[in-house]
Amino acid sequence: MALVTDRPATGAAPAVHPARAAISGAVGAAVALGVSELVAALGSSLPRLVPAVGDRVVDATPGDASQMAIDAFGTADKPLLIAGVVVLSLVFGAVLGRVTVEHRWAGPAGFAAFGLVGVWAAAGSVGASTAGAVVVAALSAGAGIATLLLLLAAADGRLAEWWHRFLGTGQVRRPRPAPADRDDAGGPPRPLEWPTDPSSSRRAFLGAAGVATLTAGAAALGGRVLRGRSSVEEARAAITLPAAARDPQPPIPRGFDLDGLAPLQTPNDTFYRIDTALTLPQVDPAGWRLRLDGLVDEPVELTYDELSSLPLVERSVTLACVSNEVGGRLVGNATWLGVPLRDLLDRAGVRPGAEQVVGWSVDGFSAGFPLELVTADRPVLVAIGMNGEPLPVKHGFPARLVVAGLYGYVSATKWLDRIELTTWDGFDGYWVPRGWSKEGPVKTHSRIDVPVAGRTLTAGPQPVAGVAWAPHRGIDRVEVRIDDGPWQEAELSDTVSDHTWRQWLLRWDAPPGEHRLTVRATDGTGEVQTGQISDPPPDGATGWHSVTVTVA
Ligand SMILES: Nc1nc2c(c(=O)[nH]1)N[C@H]1C(S)=C(S)[C@@H](COP(=O)(O)O)O[C@H]1N2
Ligand SMILES: [Mo]
Repeated sequence: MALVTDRPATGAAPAVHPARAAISGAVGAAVALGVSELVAALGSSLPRLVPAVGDRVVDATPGDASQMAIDAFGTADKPLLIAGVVVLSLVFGAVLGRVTVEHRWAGPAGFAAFGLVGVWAAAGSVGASTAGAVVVAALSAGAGIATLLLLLAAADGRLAEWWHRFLGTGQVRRPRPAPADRDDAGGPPRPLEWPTDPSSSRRAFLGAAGVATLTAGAAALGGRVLRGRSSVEEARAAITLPAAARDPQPPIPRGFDLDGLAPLQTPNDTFYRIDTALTLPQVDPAGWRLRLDGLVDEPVELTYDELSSLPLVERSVTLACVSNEVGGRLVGNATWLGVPLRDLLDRAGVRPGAEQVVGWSVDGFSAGFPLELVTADRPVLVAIGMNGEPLPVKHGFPARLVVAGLYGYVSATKWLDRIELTTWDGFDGYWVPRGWSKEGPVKTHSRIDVPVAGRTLTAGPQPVAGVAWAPHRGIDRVEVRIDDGPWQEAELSDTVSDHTWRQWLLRWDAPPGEHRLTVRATDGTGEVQTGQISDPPPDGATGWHSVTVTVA
């Protein structure tokens, strides 16, 4: 690597090769990010800056762009967004490194600005104080500045010089002007060059940069390890849920047991997760309160213990995401344990004029649905349990709303801490101004799980099976069509209620060739699922799911 720059040689500070300057800045940024992760793991009011910046990006993203991200990346959108924030930070650091060579103040100023962005993003995040955000940002920016300046010093030889001076040892290598030809007076400035052994200075720089990079990685990893032992997980593990006290629901039937077919009850660890949170809100039940206010006679405030000692019911309800594509997997069925919202409303007293229930999350998310849906004939629960366990943190611990028959975006607020009664026009939930419909009843859907599209099957008897859901209306019939043949009625699994999905099964005598299998369901009102194809926005996809298979 030739250490030449186009700076004039005489009297100037030793030059730094642009690549080294850029590396110094990028590594400085990496150390800043790593330190921010480590520091954030040390206290509950210390926010993580990178996800906080990502959260701001999510909030500022128009609804259709969010939808595009979900379409394109599915649930990998979160790691990708985090990666984007990291890459941008490194690029910013690299540019900063280059500028700092010319203007010494640029590095400190740039990292300070970098820190301020973190403070701005994180100050509003769950459980974080502004002071906490400042502490994390200041330590991170400080680490970034120190790293940058140290690496620049390593790059231009000053670090070695200080080191030798410290040790009191000899000769220091510095770049000096290249030997001049006799007759070049008045020519262009001569390039700098290293008088001796440039490879040893390169080793010194690369060594320092390598150590700093390792430090950044170790800090980030350390933060991750510390966070893993989250106190909220411990609090959750210590909870013993009370049993449901009334209106028991029959046990979930076994259903068809077929490889690849979704079970009637979706296990918690495979239940889909959709939310705007880049870092899971960690809500300690000890300090948590649920408030019910707005158009009520008397606001109610409950602790976790008070809520869970109210009479609980258990209901199996299928939850679906409005972003789910035809045939998609953003849907699941769980048994939710919770307090009927009706009971809480009775306690608070609903004032005339109340038309909308808005569930607020600790992270600022909100979802609203018509108050008139809160009747005895559909489960509307403040849920604390999911499939026999306290709600998992990613599904809303300590409490969430579940409303049978509504898409999650208008109903199923996780990390719930406030329920507000208001007028219908008085408020629009999080997704409404982002282009999604204000009302979100779940559409009738059916999905083929078996066989998987593109498979090659052997001719003869083959099961065709899947699930169908129209929560609250129920599923009355599922039909399958092979190629352009007649609709054939499938067998349905037992069910516990109209709020849950059903499995369906058709025994098919598969003839050789390529075949297209299509499914449609009929809901409990007798309405047949529409074959009209539409995309998820603004109120849920429609169309029939089909798969093509080869029978050999
Ligand atoms: N706090 C909060 N709650 C939320 C959301 C969110 O972004 N934040 N997303 C909603 C959406 S769009 C859906 S589909 C469901 C998904 O619930 P799950 O992740 O438990 O499957 O949660 C709902 N509740
Ligand atoms: Mo959703």
